[in-house]
Amino acid sequence: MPTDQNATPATQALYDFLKRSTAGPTLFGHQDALAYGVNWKDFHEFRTDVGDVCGQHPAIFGWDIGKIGPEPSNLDLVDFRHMRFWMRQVFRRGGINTVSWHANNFMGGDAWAVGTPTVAAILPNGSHHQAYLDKLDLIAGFFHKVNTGPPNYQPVPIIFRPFHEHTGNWFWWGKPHASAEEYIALWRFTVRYLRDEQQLHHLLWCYSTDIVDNEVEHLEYYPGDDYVDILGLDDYHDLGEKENTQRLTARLRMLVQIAESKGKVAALTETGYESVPKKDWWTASLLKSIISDPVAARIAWVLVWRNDNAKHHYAPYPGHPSAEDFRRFADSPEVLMLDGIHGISEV
Ligand code: BMA
Repeated sequence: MPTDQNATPATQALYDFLKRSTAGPTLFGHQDALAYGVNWKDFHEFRTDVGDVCGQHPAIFGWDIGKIGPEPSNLDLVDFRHMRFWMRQVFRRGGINTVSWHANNFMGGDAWAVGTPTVAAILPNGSHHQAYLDKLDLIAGFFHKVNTGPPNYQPVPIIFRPFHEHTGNWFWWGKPHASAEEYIALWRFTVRYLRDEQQLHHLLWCYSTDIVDNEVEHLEYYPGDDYVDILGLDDYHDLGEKENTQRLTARLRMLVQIAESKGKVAALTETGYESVPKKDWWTASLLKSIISDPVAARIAWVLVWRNDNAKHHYAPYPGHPSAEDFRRFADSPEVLMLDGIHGISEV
């Protein structure tokens, strides 16, 4: 069961599916997959770069609500109304949505504006608490509208992954800028507020660190078993220029062991090699890291980051040097793409 005792049936079904899928193939995910690709951005109902490459869409669709507020679009210029539309399409086709939040700094600047005691300031009794509540209200309004549409308007389950990579120093909520006590208080407050005050019962909560070396480090800022459904790892270190697949395998193995000891799900919530300059990266680096250990292979999904342009992209597009290898990857029995998912949206 998810941590939310009142999780909607579809949310329970999603969690159940993720748990069962640990024993099977790994779901492939891509950030902003439907919003744009390397050579296109005009509105399409359902187009993805990897779909153009192999005829199959990702199973997991990553979104980001960074800069949610007065502007119509997020930090990467994805229109929020389109985002909602696509999340609905994803669900209807049996896919899974996960949302991260590159939150602006409540004391000024963007997510990367560091050096302020912002986590403390947005907690209850902090100087910027009201601004935080206002933002959560806005997010709740957005999430409430993520639904199946007519006739039933059932909420579409969302894997919510806020305050990610906190073990690094690049976001204002990162470890050097907030104590474990503050981070945990913020996380718990956010869960309670969205769940109990705003009555959002279609969220699964995903906690993801950047690379860590051991269980103690992974759990140093862990909000607790009652506040987390999925344990994640963001790792760009082990599959880039200084590739070390064995190290990633070891990290995944550790993550799965921690998650399973708590009865939870593990996922490789972000990874990638910018512009994928290695032709056989998908099978020889990524897939190899996941499947060369039976415990590591129990992660539920892997997600690569967005396809912004020819220099900044993490998935192939037609004509890309790694396209052929991606087809092998997507066809592998160890990988699940959208068409392979059954049983989430029929609830
Ligand atoms: C980073 C880059 C940025 C982007 C940010 C949030 O990795 O892709 O261009 O704004 O993620 O999506």
